[in-house]
Amino acid sequence: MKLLVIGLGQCGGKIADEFARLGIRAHVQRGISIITGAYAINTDIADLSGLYTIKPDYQHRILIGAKKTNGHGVGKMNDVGAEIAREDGDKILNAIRTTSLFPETDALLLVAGAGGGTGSGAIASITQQIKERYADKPVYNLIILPFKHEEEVEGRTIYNSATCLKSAYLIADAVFLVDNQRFVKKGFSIRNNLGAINTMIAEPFYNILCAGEEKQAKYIGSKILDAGDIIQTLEGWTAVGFGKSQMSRTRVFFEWKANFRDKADETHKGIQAMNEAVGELSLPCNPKDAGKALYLLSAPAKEMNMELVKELGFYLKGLAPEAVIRTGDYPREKDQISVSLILSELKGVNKIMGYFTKTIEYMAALKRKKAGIDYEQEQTFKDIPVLL
Ligand SMILES: Nc1nc2c(ncn2[C@@H]2O[C@H](COP(=O)(O)OP(=O)(O)OP(=O)(O)O)[C@@H](O)[C@H]2O)c(=O)[nH]1
Ligand SMILES: [Mg+2]
Repeated sequence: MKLLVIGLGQCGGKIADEFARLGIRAHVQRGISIITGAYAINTDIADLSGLYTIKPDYQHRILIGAKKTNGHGVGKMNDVGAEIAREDGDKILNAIRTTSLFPETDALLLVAGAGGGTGSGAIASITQQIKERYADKPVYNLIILPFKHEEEVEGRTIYNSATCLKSAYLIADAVFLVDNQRFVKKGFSIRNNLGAINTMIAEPFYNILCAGEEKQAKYIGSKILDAGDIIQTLEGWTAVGFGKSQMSRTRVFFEWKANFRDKADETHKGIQAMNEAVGELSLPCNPKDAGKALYLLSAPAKEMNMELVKELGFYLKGLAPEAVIRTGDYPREKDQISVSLILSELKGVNKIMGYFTKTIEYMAALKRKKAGIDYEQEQTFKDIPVLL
């Protein structure tokens, strides 16, 4: 599958930069093309220059809202981010229109952090403008949910997240969710490691995008996972995961020794990789709530057999009984069995409902504060003269 990736705001830009890197990796390692273009959009000129891989010209690193912000960002006000996107969306549409590889793009992926101002505010509006212009291409969103400490310190973070998520859900063909807090549990010290987190966010997409683009017969699976399967799977709230299981060294070097014990070992390793993929999902969720699912099994060609693919299918069906499951195999890995997993059409996502509930409370508190009602009971407040 070939993606055109657009990052909005600082978080979105840095993750789009990671996708650009995945694109180069696919070219160098596998001789195939998975990213047709990568763009970063921001109201902050400094953030645009801090990227590595996205082409450093004004057609790929696009400054919007310069008249409003002087190139200094919108300071977490996502309604301002949305307004700027509505006004300056044309700049982005024109840039992607002139991309030579646009016609062969299967889908677009727009990326943003939910808790900030620019990306959070712009993502839904830009999605809408692209969908209006290019009705035939699916447009997906990849939205990064804030760290817990950000939610605790700044009420606006939750308001931004709720409004961004609702808007994205209404317009995008599917919304991938990544919870930043997931990575904290893995022992990352947050601030210094955003780069490592971003690499981990993009990684589960690598094999999924590559599998259908292989040209050499030896790397083509017996059931190819192509863009059609992915597009059919993606709908509504979506989580991704990746798990791998290393194969023993002797197994790699003495493949000819395969016997029935090795077969059991393979299945065990496959299940282990699947369990890791479920455990590492980008958003804490219950697979039972998924309406659709997709998994891609990658392993050395000699280890790949339909039995293993089938076993994993039964296993996933047990975890996600409601889901329509699509699958594929990809004989690419050298010394590991890996599973890339997508759970889509997730229902009743607690984390999202939490943002919505807290935002209603936040707005009510804001209204009371504006009206001075918080103080109304206090005699002292009433007695102070007003200069208005
Ligand atoms: N995973 C990840 N999250 C990030 C990164 N940078 C920022 N975030 C998260 O994204 C949210 C803030 O969004 P930013 O992208 O910084 O904000 P912005 O869209 O540039 O908007 P303004 O700066 O307010 O104009 C916070 O929840 C951050 O934790 C990053 O590189 N990786
Ligand atoms: Mg910013």
